[in-house]
Amino acid sequence: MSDRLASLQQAVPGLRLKTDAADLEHYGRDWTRRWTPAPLAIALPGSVEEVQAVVRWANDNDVAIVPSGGRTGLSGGAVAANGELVLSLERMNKALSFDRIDRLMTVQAGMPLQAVHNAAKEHGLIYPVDFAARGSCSIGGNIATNAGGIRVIRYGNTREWVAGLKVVAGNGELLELNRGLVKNSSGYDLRNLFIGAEGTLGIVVEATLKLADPPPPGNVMLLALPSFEVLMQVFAAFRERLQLEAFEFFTDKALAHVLAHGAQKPFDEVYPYYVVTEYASNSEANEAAALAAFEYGMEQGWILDGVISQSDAQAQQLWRLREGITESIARYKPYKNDVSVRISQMPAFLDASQELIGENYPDFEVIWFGHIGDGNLHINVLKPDDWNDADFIAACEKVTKLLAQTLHDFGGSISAEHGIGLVKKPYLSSTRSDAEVAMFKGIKRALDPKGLMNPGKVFD
Ligand code: 2HG
Ligand code: ZN
Repeated sequence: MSDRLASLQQAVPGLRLKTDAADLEHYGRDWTRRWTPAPLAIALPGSVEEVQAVVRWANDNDVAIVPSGGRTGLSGGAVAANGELVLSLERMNKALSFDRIDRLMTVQAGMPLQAVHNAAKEHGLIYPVDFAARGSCSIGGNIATNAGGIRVIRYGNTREWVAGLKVVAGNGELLELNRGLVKNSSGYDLRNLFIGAEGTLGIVVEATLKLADPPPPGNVMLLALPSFEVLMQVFAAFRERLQLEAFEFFTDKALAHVLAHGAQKPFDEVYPYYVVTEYASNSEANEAAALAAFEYGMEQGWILDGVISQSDAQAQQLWRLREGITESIARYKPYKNDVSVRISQMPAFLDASQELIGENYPDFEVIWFGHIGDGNLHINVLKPDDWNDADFIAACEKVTKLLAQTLHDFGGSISAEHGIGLVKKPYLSSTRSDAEVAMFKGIKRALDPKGLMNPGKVFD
């Protein structure tokens, strides 16, 4: 064991450490596969006290820390490629308390999102933030990126559901932020600073989450559309008539990959665009409204075909067509864009971005999908097998520069929900002004004076 690690072990007796090559690789990276993991070691604290002691030791010894949850991130936020100590919250994965009157549940940061869902269900309630990585991602990571997902249209992002946070700031101070209060007009809301900070200010160790009533029983509808242009019209027609829980789109190319991955074909014919939408269907009036929306779309020529789930199993099958996309294209090492504009700007932005992508990516397969009802597009560019990684990324980066300019013109964001991490850092200025970034740095200096918390992520 190196002197450094011996000193850590001495400072935090009983701290679990991993140093095997396989562990360094496993914990040193996230779902991006661009960087070679090279952490110093993996620390797996079992308590808040241990986290605090590790952060204090890091300050005394000038060791950088990469906080680590489920490492399902797509922006390199959890990558440790420069001898950092990875601090995994994996062992701190339990629900701690629930209060029925407050409707709040306090959990440790390493709890997987799926386990949070299950725990909420045991109390007859839901934690409504949801997305495909639910089984592997952790609530602490969700908070660090202000994760969105497939139900933002109805429930908002992670930020809306965090009523309190316990964090160990970069200077080793333990902060208890907002403590579950509904109303708290007593100065800066530091809780919200840590949400979306990607671990650059400190480490979230516990979260007090708001829970909600389960939604009324829902139906899932899959729609086939003729063109991108009608997408937002269909969205407006459905939103006007129904209480939407989700409204997601994908293209025929995306569907082809999911089908090749084992999903069931929804229609005999192939259509250019698809929407999966979920809506409350707990009354005849709701059902009639859904059919009316569908028929209206058909009459307008915006909808070519459709299917409504007749069972939970079928609803899941339809959802798989959308939720399975990321996994089905993973083998092509896609270059990922995760961009957003105001919903009202979406039609014009779709035109502009389609033109830009069409002109600049003539040789690559481009997969469009995403949370269209939130103004959030995922544009995945697939690497042809005969391209090497570096050339492919360089070619894609050129287009991202143009896309970032378009986003800037539209007042949009280069990262809607995946975070900036390492991947989007060069483009932060398309979304944030110089003055804002200067303030980011000032805030970091206040909370992490030695710059040890996830250094190099989000900004330099
Ligand atoms: C989703 O919406 C995730 O499924 C992943 O945000 C998106 O793989 C992607 O680009
Ligand atoms: Zn997404």
